[in-house]
Amino acid sequence: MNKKWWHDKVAYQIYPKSFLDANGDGIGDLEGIISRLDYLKELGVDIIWLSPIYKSPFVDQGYDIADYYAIAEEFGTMEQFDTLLAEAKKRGMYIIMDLVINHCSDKHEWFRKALADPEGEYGDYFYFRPGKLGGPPSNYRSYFGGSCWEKVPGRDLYYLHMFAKEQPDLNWENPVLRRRLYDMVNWWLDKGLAGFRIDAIINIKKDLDFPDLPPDGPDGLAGCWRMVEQVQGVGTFLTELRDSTFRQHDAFTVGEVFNMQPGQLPRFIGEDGYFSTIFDFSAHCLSDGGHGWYDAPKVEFAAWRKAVLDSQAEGMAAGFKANIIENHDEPRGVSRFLPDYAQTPAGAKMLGTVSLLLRGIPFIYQGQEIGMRNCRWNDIREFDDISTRDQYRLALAAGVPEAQALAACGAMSRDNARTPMQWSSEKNAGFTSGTPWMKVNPNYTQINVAAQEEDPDSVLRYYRTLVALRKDPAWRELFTYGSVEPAFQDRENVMAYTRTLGDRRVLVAANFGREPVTLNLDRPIKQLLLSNGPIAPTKDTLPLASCQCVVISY
Ligand code: TEU
Ligand code: CA
Repeated sequence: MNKKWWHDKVAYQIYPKSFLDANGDGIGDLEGIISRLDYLKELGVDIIWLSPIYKSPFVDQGYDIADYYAIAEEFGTMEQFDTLLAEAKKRGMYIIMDLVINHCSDKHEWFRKALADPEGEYGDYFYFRPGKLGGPPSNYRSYFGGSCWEKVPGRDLYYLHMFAKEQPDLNWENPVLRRRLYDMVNWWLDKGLAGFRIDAIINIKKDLDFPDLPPDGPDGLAGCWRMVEQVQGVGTFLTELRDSTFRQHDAFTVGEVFNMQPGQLPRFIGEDGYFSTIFDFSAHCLSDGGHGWYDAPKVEFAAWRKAVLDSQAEGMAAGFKANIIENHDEPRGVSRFLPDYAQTPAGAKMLGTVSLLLRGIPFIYQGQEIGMRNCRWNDIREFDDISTRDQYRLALAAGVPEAQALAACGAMSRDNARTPMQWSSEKNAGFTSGTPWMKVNPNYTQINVAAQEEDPDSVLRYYRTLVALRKDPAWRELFTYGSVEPAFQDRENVMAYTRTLGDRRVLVAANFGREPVTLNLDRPIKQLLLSNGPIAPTKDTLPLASCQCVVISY
């Protein structure tokens, strides 16, 4: 395998709106990010992914872009962005941005021109189709609920949107549009950007016949992702995108890919893949409900362990996956993947350890490094997220009682990850001196950066040690390129695996159970590399208390 510059890196996702507000308007901004680069450096972060900072009406929090060449005023200016690039570079860190090119905003100039003249030049940048039998062209349901087709006022004509109606899908069949997107990507890369996280990219290929599909819900619609799962040809677009842009810059790219067709992984992340890597969502998909969040199953430990380890085996055979516990679309990992008794600092460290030492590129989501949890939500009006509001309606329409619908949203809402970063125990968690745009999690008085800086046993201090271990010159190669083998799978509550490179081997083991366990080793321990609590191993036995994790070489 050819080594690439990103293989041994650790990444961190910033959700700018909720990271740090420097000017007191209640909204996180670029100045705030710049002021915390040293904090990220100290954590051991190499690559910073910024969720969208482009000009946007924020219907979907910036994933609806109105101008690909402009910074949102809320976040700052292009000069500030250039400063961020330069300051990151000074510290040996890389910046990647979100690339949202399946759709844009309905406020984008292209769409405004298209809507004014659907038969004109810009009409071909989008998918306009005549209605069918007095209704929309097909029965597709968008990711945020309701039809994928929005009617053009006064005409029997519709445009396609797989997300909100304010996010019209771009017509990738049009070579002029594709060229304009590639030019834009290269413009950012020429500026010194290290690469991109690529949004919802699997959706760019449509079945141009837009056939009706068997309904999968009481609304008579079929999820538009079913079309994605059937259609052929996305690879042609992705190859062209790569060759016209990323490849020329040796850029790091991480694809957000759900609904991949079976057997395609090597094409996505292999030596000659479309992307450097793609996120591993296999554990997150375990809580996909049959109909929505209201019937989302709880994640069981055994299924979680299997999903993670199976995915590692699959990744190893193809390339590198990007490992996450949470992101801006997901609830907090501590609240989701840990049983009640483990939702503690020890549990947060344990979950972090088994995730960050997997093979692949680890992405830490802001606040994960201090063990942030889901928020307590008392009223549906506290949520901002478009998807949460849709899921609430969906639950009520299915006859779920209000309290239960609220609880389902509370457990699964994307806003759990979007509450402001908890910097200190001061007002608004030190996020803003003004009024925060989104509710602050009331637990900030207990869980915050400032307190954890002072506490040698804190989750934050542990994360620093954990990242440092991964990057320690003595172990870096092993944690980057070493193979992964599941271990102790016969032990009910133990998540364990070995990493092996040449004649060196490391065991990562964690006891997710409520009771202590003792693991018998088939060879003597050489060195204790890390643990989240006092541990007394013998030559070949490893006792683990509840929620204890350990990393040894042996
Ligand atoms: O997400 C794509 C996606 O498929 C998920 O959004 C999923 O449908 C959603 O989280 C359900 O609640 C990406 C971005 O990560 C997300 O924030 C955007 O809303 C979406 O694309 C549209 O750009
Ligand atoms: Ca601000």
